[in-house]
Amino acid sequence: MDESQYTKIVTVRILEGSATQGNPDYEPDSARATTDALITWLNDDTNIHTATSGTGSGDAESGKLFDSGFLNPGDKYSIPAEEIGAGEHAYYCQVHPFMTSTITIE
Ligand SMILES: [Cu+2]
Repeated sequence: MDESQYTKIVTVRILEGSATQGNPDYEPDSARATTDALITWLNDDTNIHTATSGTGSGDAESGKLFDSGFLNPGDKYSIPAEEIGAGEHAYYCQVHPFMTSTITIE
């Protein structure tokens, strides 16, 4: 991923402690980005996480818009907002399904 061509980068951090249910996880919890932005998820935790589109593993559309795969501590995953497309999109962590959030592309 060549990030240098993007002047707008929206970063969503996966906070330390996210693996414990009830803790804050994705920050910001409801991220917003314009279609010309690059969206990056950064794993700041000490556990493995994913950012996977959909509402959960039972969602037939799970992972169709984007899926980071397993992010080790310190890893990041980026995707252009235009590839995700406009709208409010739910996503979750495949390892910890209680970690849910939204990304809105406008
Ligand atoms: Cu997780």
